[in-house]
Amino acid sequence: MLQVSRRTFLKASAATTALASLGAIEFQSWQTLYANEKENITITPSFCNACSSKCGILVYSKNGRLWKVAGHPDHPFSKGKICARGHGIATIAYSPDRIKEPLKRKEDGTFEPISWEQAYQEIGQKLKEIVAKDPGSVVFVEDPRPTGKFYGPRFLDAIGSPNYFNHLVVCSNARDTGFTHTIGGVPGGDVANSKYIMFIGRSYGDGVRPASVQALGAAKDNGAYVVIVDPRLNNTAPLADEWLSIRPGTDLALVLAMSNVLVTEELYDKEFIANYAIGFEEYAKTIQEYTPEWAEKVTGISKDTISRIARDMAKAKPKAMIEQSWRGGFGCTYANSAETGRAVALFNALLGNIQQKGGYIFGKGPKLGKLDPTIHPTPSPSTLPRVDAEFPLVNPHAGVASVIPQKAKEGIVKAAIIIQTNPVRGYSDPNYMIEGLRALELSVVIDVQMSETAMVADYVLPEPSYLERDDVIEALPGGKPAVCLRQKTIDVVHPNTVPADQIFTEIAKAMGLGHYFNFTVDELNQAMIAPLGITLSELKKKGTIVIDDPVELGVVPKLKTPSGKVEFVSENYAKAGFSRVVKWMEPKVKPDQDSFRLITGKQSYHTHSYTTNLPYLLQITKDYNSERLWINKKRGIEMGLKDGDLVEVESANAKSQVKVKLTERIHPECVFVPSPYGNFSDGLHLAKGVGFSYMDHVPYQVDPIGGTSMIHEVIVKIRKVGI
Ligand SMILES: Nc1nc2c(c(=O)[nH]1)N[C@H]1C(S)=C(S)[C@@H](COP(=O)(O)OP(=O)(O)OC[C@H]3O[C@@H](n4cnc5c(=O)[nH]c(N)nc54)[C@H](O)[C@@H]3O)O[C@H]1N2
Ligand SMILES: Nc1nc2c(c(=O)[nH]1)N[C@H]1C(S)=C(S)[C@@H](COP(=O)(O)OP(=O)(O)OC[C@H]3O[C@@H](n4cnc5c(=O)[nH]c(N)nc54)[C@H](O)[C@@H]3O)O[C@H]1N2
Ligand code: SF4
Ligand SMILES: [Mo]
Repeated sequence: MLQVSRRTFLKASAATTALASLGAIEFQSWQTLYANEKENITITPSFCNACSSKCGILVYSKNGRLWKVAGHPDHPFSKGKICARGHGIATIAYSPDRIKEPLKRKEDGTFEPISWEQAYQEIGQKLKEIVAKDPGSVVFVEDPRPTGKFYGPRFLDAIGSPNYFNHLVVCSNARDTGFTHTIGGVPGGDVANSKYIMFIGRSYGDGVRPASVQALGAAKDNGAYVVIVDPRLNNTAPLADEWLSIRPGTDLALVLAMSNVLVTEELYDKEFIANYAIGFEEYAKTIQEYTPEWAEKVTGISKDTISRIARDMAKAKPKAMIEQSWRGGFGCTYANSAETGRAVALFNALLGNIQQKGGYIFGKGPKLGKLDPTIHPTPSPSTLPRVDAEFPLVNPHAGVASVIPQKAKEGIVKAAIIIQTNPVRGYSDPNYMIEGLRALELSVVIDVQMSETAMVADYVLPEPSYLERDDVIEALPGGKPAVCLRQKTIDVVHPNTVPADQIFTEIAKAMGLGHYFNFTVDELNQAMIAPLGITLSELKKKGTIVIDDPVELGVVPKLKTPSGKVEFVSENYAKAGFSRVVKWMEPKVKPDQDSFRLITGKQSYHTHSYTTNLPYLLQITKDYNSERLWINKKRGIEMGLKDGDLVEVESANAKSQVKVKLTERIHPECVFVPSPYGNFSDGLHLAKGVGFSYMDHVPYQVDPIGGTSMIHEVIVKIRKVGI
C-alpha cells in the first residue's frame, strides 16, 4: 500500500491549493482529463542520453510535446526500465538554459549570436589555415556517442589528423589498459548466472544501469554470494553479503594475495591455463611474495578473510568473478590502477571463467555495413603520430585527453573540436583546462547548454536535444548483438539548433572537403544496417533490434592479445618500459594522521557534471542534503565536528567549503565527495554553486601506464569553518 507521510501529504495539499488558487484544475480532474487519455499519444522508440549506458527508451509525446519516457523492453541495458536520470533528463528539451543559436566569443570574453553560415565559414577558414601548416595539431574530443564516433574520426581523417579523444581518460582508461594487454579487451560479467561475485569499487546501486541491477537481483535470487570491496559502504549494500572496507588505493594488494592463494593452494583452473595462457610459470613465481599476511598489512583486510574468499571463489568457479568494474576502484583512480586491472583480469583467468556461463563473456557486435566508397569517397586515416604518443599502452580510440591543455600551451595542439563533453568541469583541475583551451588558436564546442567548457570556447554551436534529432545507429555488442536508433521524438523546441552530423558536414564543405560528407544520416544508417537484413524503417519502428545470434558459451575464443591467449607475461608492457609481470605498486600519495585521501563516486540520480541543472534531479539533492562530504564518524567527532557543520577542504590545488555528513560507512583514512557537484558556469542557473567538485583538487597528473588523471591521488585537510 502506498504510504503517505504527513509531510508529503501537507506538501501535496499545499500544491493542490496553490494550483486551485491559480484557477488551475485539481489533480483528480487533471488525471481524468489527460493522464488516462490515450488519444493523440505517439510512442517513438529511441535511446537515453543521460549517461554512458545509453539505454533504449520509449518516448511518449502528445501534439509534438513530451509526455513521458519509459524503458524499452528489448534494449539490453534497460530491459524495460530506466533510472531516475532517464526520467529527469527528458526535461532538458525545455530547459530555459538551452543554447538557442550559434555564439561567437568577443574580445571582452562575452558572446554574440551569429548566423550558422558565418559560423561554418569562419570555423572552416580558420581550420583550413591551421591544417595547411600542421594537420596533426587539430584534436577532436567527445563523450563517445554514435554520431561522434562516426563523424569525428572521418572528419579527422579528412583533414589528416590522428587525434581522436574521448572522456575515458577520467573514466576507465586504466582498467581498459590492464585488461586489454592481458585478455584482449573488457568482457561483460554474466552476473545473473554467477554464484560468487566480488565488486571492487563498482556500485550498481549508485552508478546505475537498469539491466545490471536486474541481473544482480536475479543472481541473489539464485543464491549468489556478493562481496563489496569499497572504502565506503555504497548503495549496493542491500544486495551484498559482505563489505570489505579496504584502505583506498590498495585493491591491487588484495587481488594479488587472492591470486597467491589460488596459485599456492593449486585451486586455479589448470586445464584452462594450460590451453589458453602464456607465461604462467613466471607469474606463479612472482606471485609467491604476495601472501595474505602481507596484504593484510597493506589493505587492512584480515588474512583469513582474503584466504576464505579466494577459496570460496575457487569452489564456485567458473561461475565466479571479480566483476570487471568501471571507474571507481581502478578505472582512473590511482597510480596502480592499470596494474590492478591487469591483476583482476588474471585472477578471473585463474578461475577459468572466460566465455563461461556465470563468468566473463566477450560479447558479439553486429556486423554493420559501410558507405559505398565509389559514391562516397572515404578519406584515409592519418599516418602522423598522435599528440599523446608517450602513452603507448593506452587505446588510441580513447586517448589521453587531459594532456591537450599542456600540448596547447606548448603549441603542439592548435585547434579543438569538443562535442558533448565538459573537460573544464570533468577532466581535472579546471584552471589548467581553461588556460590550455585559451592557448588554442581555435576552440569549437557543440553542446545544448553553456557548460563550463562552452564558456571558454571561441565558438559555441547548439544542437537540438537528444529528443529532437536523428543520430547514427548505435551498435551494441553483447550476449546477442543488437542495434539501436536515436530518432526525433518531439517537435524541435529551438529552430535555430543543428544536429552534429550536419555541423560536421557544413564545416567540411566550408573547408573544401564536402565530398567526404556527401550523404545524409539516413543514407548512412541505411548503408550500415543493410548487411543485417533489417530495413531502416523496421529499425525506426522498433528502435532496438536484438539479432538472434548468441555468443557460444563454453568455447574460448582467440583473444585479442599478441599471442591470442591470456598473457601472464606481457611483451607489450616490456616494450613500453614497464614490468612484464604484474607486480605491487604503491599508490602515489598517502594521507597522514592529520589528513585524508579525497575519494568520490556516483549518485544514482545525477550524471557527471550535467544533470544538476535539471530541476527534478536537483530537488532530490536538496531534499536529502546529498552534496555533503562524508567523513568517518569517529574521526569527525575527534575533530569536534557534528553532522551538518560547514568545513573547509584544502588540498595543494584548491580550497572548498561544504557541509559534512558523519557516518560509520566510510574508511577513516578518506573523505568522500559525491561526484556531480561544483558547477560554476553562469549559464547553468540552477546548478551553479551547489556543492564542490573533487576535480578542483585533482592536479594535472597522468599515470604513464594507464593514461588517466589518477583522480583519487589527492590529499586534503579538513577544518571546521569558523575555528
Ligand atoms: N547514477 C549514475 N550512474 C552512472 C553514471 C553517473 O554519472 N551517474 N555514469 C556511468 C559511468 S560513465 C560510469 S564510469 C559508471 C561508474 O560506475 P562505478 O565505477 O560503479 O561508479 P563510482 O560510484 O564512481 O565508483 C564506485 C565505488 O568506488 C568506490 N571507491 C572509491 N575509491 C575506491 C578504492 O580505492 N577502492 C575500491 N575498492 N573502491 C573505491 C566509491 O566509494 C564508489 O562507491 O557509472 C555509470 N552509471
Ligand atoms: N566533475 C566530474 N567529473 C567527472 C565525472 C563526474 O561525475 N564529475 N565523471 C567522470 C566519468 S566516469 C566520465 S565517463 C566523464 C564524463 O565526462 P563528460 O562526457 O564530459 O560528461 P559530462 O560532464 O556530463 O558532460 C556532458 C556534456 O554534454 C552536454 N550535452 C548533453 N546533451 C547533449 C547533446 O545532446 N548534444 C551535445 N552536443 N551535448 C550535450 C552537457 O551539457 C555537458 O556539457 O567524466 C568524468 N569526470
Ligand atoms: S542508466 Fe539511466 S541515465 Fe543512463 S542511459 Fe540508462 S536510463 Fe539513461
Ligand atoms: Mo565513466
